[in-house]
Amino acid sequence: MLDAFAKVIAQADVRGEFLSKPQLDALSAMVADGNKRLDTVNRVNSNASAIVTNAARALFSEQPQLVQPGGNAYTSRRMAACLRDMSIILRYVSYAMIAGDSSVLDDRCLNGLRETYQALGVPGASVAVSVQKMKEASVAVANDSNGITPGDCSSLIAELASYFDRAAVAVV
Ligand code: PEB
Repeated sequence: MLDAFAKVIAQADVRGEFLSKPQLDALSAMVADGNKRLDTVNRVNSNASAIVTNAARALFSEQPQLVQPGGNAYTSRRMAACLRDMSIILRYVSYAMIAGDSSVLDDRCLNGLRETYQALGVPGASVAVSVQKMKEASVAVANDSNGITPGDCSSLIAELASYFDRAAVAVV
C-alpha cells in the first residue's frame, strides 16, 4: 500500500535516483492543495451513508429485477450484502483519495473482486452501475460550493472520479 509520496520514492529508488524536478513539482502541488483534499474526503465521509443509500435506490429503480424473487439483492441478507459491498468500495475510494494513490483501493478491495462476483453469481455490470452512481453523488457533494472558500477543485474532482472509474472497470 502506497501513498503519493511513497510511490514516487519507490519509483526513484529502483533507479537509484534522487526525486526528479517533475516528481517534486507534483508532490508540491499535492501539498499546496492538501486542505482541499482533506475537505473532499471529509465531504464524502460525512455523506457516505446517503451516497450509498441513494445510489442503491437509483440502481434498484433502474434494475428492479435485482430486488425481485431470484434477483441478486432479493432477501434482506443479499440486500444487506449489496449495501455493505457498496459501502466497502466507497470507503476504499476515500482511502485512495486521502493517499493520493490508488494502490490501497487496487490491492485491498479490487484485486480479485471480479472473480469473487463471478463465483457468487453477482452481476458485476450492476455493481459497476452502483459505483457510477456513487461517483456522481460523491462528485456533487465534493463540488458543493456551500460554506467553503471558492477555489479550483477540478483536478481533485477528476482524481476522485478516476478512483470510482477504476472500481467500476474492475468489476465487469
Ligand atoms: C465482496 N461480496 C459478497 C461476498 C464478498 C463480497 C466476499 C461473499 C461473502 C458475503 O456474502 O459476505 N467483501 C466484498 C468486498 C470486499 C470484501 C467488496 C472488499 C474488501 O471483503 N447484489 C446486487 C448488486 C450488488 C450485490 C448488483 C451493488 O444485486 C452484491 C450490490 N455481494 C452482493 C450480494 C452478495 C454479495 C456478497 C447480493 C451476496 C451473494 C449471495 O450470498 O448470494
